[in-house]
Amino acid sequence: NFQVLTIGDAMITMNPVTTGPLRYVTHFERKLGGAELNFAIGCARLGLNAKWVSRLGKDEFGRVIYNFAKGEGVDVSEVEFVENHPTSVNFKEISESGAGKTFYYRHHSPILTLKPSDIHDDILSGVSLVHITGVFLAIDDVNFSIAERILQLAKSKGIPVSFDPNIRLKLWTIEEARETYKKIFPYVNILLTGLDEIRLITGFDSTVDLEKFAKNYEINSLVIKDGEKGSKVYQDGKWTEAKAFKVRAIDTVGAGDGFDAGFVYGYLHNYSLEETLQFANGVGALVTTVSGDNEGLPYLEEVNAFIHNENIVER
Ligand code: KDG
Repeated sequence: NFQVLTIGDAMITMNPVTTGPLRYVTHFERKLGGAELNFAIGCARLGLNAKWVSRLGKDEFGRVIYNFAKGEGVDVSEVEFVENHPTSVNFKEISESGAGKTFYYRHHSPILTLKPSDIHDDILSGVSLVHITGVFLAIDDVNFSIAERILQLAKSKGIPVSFDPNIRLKLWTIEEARETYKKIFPYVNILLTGLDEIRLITGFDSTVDLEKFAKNYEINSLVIKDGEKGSKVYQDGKWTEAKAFKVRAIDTVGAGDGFDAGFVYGYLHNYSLEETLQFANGVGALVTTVSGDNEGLPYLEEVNAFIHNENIVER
């Protein structure tokens, strides 16, 4: 079985029971999120072995996240509990369309205690792919050095790297993000990005410029997620596209992480590019149909049934 490794912060997510501006919401459901943890859960549900490197507060919320991740089959052997850094919290606002906004309380995040020296030499043993996202990089300056250490290890072992910029402008400025991404791109084999996001990062709008960008950084697969319009990938000098599935979205937060897990699954299993995009679109679509950042992530048989339009009979 393939093993993937990712690194990042997780937090308690207070999911609103009602839609509309956060200031009027009085009832929440206590859930949890974190882009990289969502990705790891997505991979685990599909049947991959997903190792998630993180730190959690030594508190009730830290235990909630640890137990949930473990229960989902995520490998938590590189997760530690730390003192004096309460587990982060995120309040979500959901609009009528299902679009979500985040309001973070994560200034003392436990992941701030992680150091480059925590990345030991054999952390990638048995790992087939490394997945990094911009959320981890945005949290603290030192996180670039931590990610770089992992990326250098991956490079020396010939392990492919996927990267999702996951821009969070509440955590850093676009200038800071661009500077850091520039140093990350040379390590990236698969870039998984939103269409608006890649425009914001590169300033490029035309496909020709995006092709140049991919060639310049030697990115093998430039994958562009465009929500309801579907996704496409530039690889081997050509674009391949796949339409989105139509669903009734009630909470879109986490869909991109689900897409990433689906794409990585297809990549590792040597699916064709069309199949990989279709599979990833299916995972992303299903995430949006359930409230919460990761509850809608499908199991392998569910996504297969969904994309082939088969009903799973349950009694
Ligand atoms: O991608 C989903 C994440 O945005 C969500 O789970 C919370 O990690 C989070 C973040 O920092 O926005």
